[in-house]
Amino acid sequence: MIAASLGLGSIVNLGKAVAHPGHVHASPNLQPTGLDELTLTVEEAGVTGMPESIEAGRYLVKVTGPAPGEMGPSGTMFFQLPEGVTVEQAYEDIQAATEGPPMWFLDAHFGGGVTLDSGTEGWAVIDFTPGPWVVSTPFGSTLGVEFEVTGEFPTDLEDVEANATIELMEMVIRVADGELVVGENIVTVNNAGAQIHFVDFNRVPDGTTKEQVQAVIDSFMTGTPPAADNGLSETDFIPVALAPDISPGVKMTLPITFEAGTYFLSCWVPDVETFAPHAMMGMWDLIVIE
Ligand SMILES: [Cu+2]
Repeated sequence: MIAASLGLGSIVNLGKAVAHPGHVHASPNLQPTGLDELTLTVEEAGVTGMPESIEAGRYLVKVTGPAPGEMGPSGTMFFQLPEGVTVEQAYEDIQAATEGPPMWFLDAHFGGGVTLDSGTEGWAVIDFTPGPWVVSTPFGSTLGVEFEVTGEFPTDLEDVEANATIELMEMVIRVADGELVVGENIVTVNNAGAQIHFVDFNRVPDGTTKEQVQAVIDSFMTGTPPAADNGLSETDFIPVALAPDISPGVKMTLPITFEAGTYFLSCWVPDVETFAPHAMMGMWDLIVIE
């Protein structure tokens, strides 16, 4: 529940630990080669294996950890806290937050992460720019581990090969390049906007209409469940993948496997002015993958 209200997480937690379909991760041989690598482990107390210092650059981040539990997916997220906020304070604030993210949330810098949506292994390609960074589990649910990124971010990096690029901006999620296909995908998510965004991929029943989705979103705003004849409710949203928060100008690449079907893509980061979750301001779309 906290994840959704923080805008750090996903609708997953509104729908609460919905049963998972047989979802298979992209095979390891799709992993890009030629990048520096980080290998991290998620444990109950937090993330282990992070070096104290790394060179600025583009990394293949491999993560092993527990399968998702009642509070949603496990995995890692990478961020930079605003000046003056310590990891201890950040952790305390997140634990205490019930009505929305801590005040500093919108001033933090988010670099993405690896979400373990169903299995126990995952990867993503993440860019690390110079400065002090923190790695924690999704939604900042464990005490962050600090690390330093040194040197200059390289200017000659090649794009990671992806079959689809999803572009995020206010208040739009769109496939800007390539297409999402049945089976294994390598997806680049690019924040071309001015605010922090993420993408939550949920499967919805075939034939779901935008009107039905809007009725469910409206019900979050009003607190009144959608009419019984809506034919779509919160529990029909099955979590498939989550591309964690990225700040403006940041992109990340991750593997996602889709079965043929209809998918709801959404962002629930609170707006800088209204504090309404972006999805409630229209930042969502329905995509049929066939
Ligand atoms: Cu957003």
